[in-house]
Amino acid sequence: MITKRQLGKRFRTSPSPVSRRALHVALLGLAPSVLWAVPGCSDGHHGPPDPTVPAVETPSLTPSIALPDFRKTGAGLTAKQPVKVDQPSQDKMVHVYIVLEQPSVARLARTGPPGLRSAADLKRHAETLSALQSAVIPKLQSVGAKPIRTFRVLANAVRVRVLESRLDDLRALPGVVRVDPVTRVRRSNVGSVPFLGVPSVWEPAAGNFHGEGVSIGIIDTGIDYLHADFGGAGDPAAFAANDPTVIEEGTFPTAKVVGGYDFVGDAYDAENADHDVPEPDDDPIDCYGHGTHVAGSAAGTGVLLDGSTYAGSYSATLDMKQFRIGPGMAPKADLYSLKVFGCEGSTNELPAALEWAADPNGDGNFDDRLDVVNMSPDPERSDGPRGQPLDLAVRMARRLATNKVGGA
Ligand SMILES: [Ca+2]
Ligand SMILES: [Ca+2]
Ligand SMILES: [Ca+2]
Repeated sequence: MITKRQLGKRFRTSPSPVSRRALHVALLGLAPSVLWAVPGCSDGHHGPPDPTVPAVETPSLTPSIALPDFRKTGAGLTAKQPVKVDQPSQDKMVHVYIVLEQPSVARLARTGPPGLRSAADLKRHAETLSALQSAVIPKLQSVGAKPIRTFRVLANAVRVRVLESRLDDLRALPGVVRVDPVTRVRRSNVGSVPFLGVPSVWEPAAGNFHGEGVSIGIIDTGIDYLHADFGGAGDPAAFAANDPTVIEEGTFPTAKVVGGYDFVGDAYDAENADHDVPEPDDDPIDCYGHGTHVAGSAAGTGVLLDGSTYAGSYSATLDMKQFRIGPGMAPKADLYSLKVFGCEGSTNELPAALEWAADPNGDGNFDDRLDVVNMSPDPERSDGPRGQPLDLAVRMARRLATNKVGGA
């Protein structure tokens, strides 16, 4: 894992806000139409299964969705099945956010008294929230709730797994503001589209920008950092031999995929009651393929026809015929693999990845935040209730991405 010190150094050398903004517009403003237009990453991809399917409906955030395994069925998306949090009809397990009193760190940074927004103040507030959450957690457990994850940066909340019949007991606990349903997120199943052009940001008129010094978080199924598109050897045997639960010495992080985390583990599936509790590990290698495609589209270096990594350079006159996999839009950017999906199904862990992207070292100071975050699927299409932690996390993350949130 990249260290705090390395992160600080990395971000101190980040490009100007103008450059970041240009890339932000290029990557997020055009998503998903451009970001999903992957430069043929499926060709020669040695790692996870290749979701070679026709492009279908862009995915959305919905309260609860049954995800078809399109690799087997090629099916489209199924109907939405809202989570019934407020009207328990049977005693089943549900995942909910316990929203607590006290503002999140990001909210304090934005709306707190001007005299309480210094870096030291925010760090102290983060520690205060941790202490308060530690005090609340035994009370949650006393009514049978199993804590899954805590949030303090973008929201002050604890996510728990609990019997639906105990929700009123949770609401009645001191310090609990409300109980919100968890918005389950379905993985995208948009297929790849060959990319044959040169990104407009490479043009001299757009600043001849290739992503130098920019950090891009890919919130998805992970990234196959052994792939030649990210400077790896592209050896299928190496991928097969790689244990996805641990980081073998010298394998990760790489010069291109410089950090990340697996928030869930490969067996995780938010829709499978036997596997809906995350088992995080340090190795965010892809086990499915989608995140690798997205990362390649965003910042892959390009793979030449002989299978080797393209070493550069990138210009508006680049001959694309020399590539098996064309370069991404920002081929010199750094990638972070924020793995929120297992190998199957859907996830509840998008907010956890957003928290990480907003404050990678978790100290309450946003100076080390990633410059750009690409989420799959598009949160614009969320139909979850506004005001819940996920929505809040997305909004806060966007403000961070556009440098609107302080913290320093
Ligand atoms: Ca490994
Ligand atoms: Ca893993
Ligand atoms: Ca930080």
